[in-house]
Amino acid sequence: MTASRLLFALAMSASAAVYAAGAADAVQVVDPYVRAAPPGARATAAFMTLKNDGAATKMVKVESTAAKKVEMHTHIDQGGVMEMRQVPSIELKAKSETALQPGGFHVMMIDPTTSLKQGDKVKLTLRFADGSSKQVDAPVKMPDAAPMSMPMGDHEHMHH
Ligand SMILES: [Cu+2]
Repeated sequence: MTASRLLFALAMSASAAVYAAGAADAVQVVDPYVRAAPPGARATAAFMTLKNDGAATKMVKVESTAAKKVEMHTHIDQGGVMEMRQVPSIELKAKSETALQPGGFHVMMIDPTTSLKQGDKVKLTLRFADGSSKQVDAPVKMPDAAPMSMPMGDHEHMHH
């Protein structure tokens, strides 16, 4: 009786562990953001840090309705010129952090379907090699966000 109860408990915790082992549960998305894009901009990019507390995996796809096409890119040094290249996946090593940042890996959002201004939120779906996926709300940020207040000292244009 006691032994079968113990086995049952073990079986339960084992199956719970299988669920918890999905990449989507093991990968934490830290500080995601999308670079603001003025109306008519042809592309923008999303950045984030992927903290993988589990086994090695890959991010194989990113989806968003905020752009017609969403690709994963990296930058490569092409004879001194940094060029962007599409990559089929981004490797997330076990117990490690992978940064998607300007000049490196990024999520390219081509033909934004809407203007993306500071304060907006963009939903991104990250898909992993094991078939699990994760939804992220990425705020839109200005690159090198300037202080919001403008100098009010210029009265020159008050005359006509
Ligand atoms: Cu790119």
